Amino acid sequence: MNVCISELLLLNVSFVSICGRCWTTLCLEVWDALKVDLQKDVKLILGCSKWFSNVGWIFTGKLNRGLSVVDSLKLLKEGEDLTEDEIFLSSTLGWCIEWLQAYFLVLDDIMDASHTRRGQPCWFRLPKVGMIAVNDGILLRNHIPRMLKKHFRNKDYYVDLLDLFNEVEFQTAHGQMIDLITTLEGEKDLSKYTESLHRRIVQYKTAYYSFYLPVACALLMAGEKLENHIEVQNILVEMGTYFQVQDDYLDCFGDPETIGKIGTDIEDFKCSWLVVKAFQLSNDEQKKLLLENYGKADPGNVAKVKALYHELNLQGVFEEYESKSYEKIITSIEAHPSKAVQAVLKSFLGKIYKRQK
Ligand code: DMA
Ligand code: MG
Ligand code: MG
Ligand code: MG
Repeated sequence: MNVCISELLLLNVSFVSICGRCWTTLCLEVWDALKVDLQKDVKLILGCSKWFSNVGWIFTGKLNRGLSVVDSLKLLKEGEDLTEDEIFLSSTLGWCIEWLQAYFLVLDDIMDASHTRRGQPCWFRLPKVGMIAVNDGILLRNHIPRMLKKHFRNKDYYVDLLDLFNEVEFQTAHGQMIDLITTLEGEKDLSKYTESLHRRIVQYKTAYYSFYLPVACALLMAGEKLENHIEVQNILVEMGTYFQVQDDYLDCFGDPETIGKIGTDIEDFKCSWLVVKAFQLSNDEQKKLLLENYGKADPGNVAKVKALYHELNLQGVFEEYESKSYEKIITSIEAHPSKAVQAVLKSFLGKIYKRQK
């Protein structure tokens, strides 16, 4: 575990294959510059930065969110090359989003009682870490405004940028709250798990930070005002909803080796897209089976729920949802007046369509 963050990133095969050699080098250079500042801060306060560098493994994800800031800015500039400064700044914003994601995930795994993340034990599962992970999450979050201050304080859009990050964090935390309080013991009632409740949860917990935030960062850098891009936000929220439905699907049907995590939605009584669909499609007997087995940690109960999902052909239902949702999103993208914005949105959608991880 005593490997520093940049060393881990250099080993990150998926990152290399997504970005190509050139982008990898570039983003890592930005990362190295940011890391020096962060380590300086931590060293100043603590006299050592060893503990901090231990959290590096959480950066071994797909980096879709972070890379989308750079990609989107490039597309918004319609073929014009980005300046070195623009590359540095957009990569910095990309890293801030990856940092935000790391903070949400460290805490999410505690709250969801998860086991693995990105193919390793969840951070809080490490014997030496445990509930210290709560403070590590807070530390990760606290680094974001410091990076923004250092690199953006003189920009016209600095206040808008801070406001954007604050607003999106507020939305995500509220999404997490609904996601968690709907599962409370004593209120176990599957009929409350409707499509509209599911939509509200995933819009808040996932769509804003994963989809709207990267594109909104690029729009601000391109000199745009976010209030003029409400339709872009609507489309990205739709895309984020589709992405979380995929996440819910993969929680049960995905390969843990590929997705790097073991599903816990059934055990956790989560308002997952799968259980919403299952309840809709079930007859009285199947509803009874769901009520008796959903939300229990025993593998026997979980297996019965999974068997019902197969019986109801939720894989087929998902495939149909996936293609319908894709068509709907493409149609709204193509109705957008700007070709550059269309390209940004299509590029993001292309990164997640039919994903297996
Ligand atoms: C995650 O929802 C949402 C946030 C804000 C991290 P989730 O618990 O379904 O995500 P995962 O399946 O990755 O644990
Ligand atoms: Mg989770
Ligand atoms: Mg969760
Ligand atoms: Mg999930």
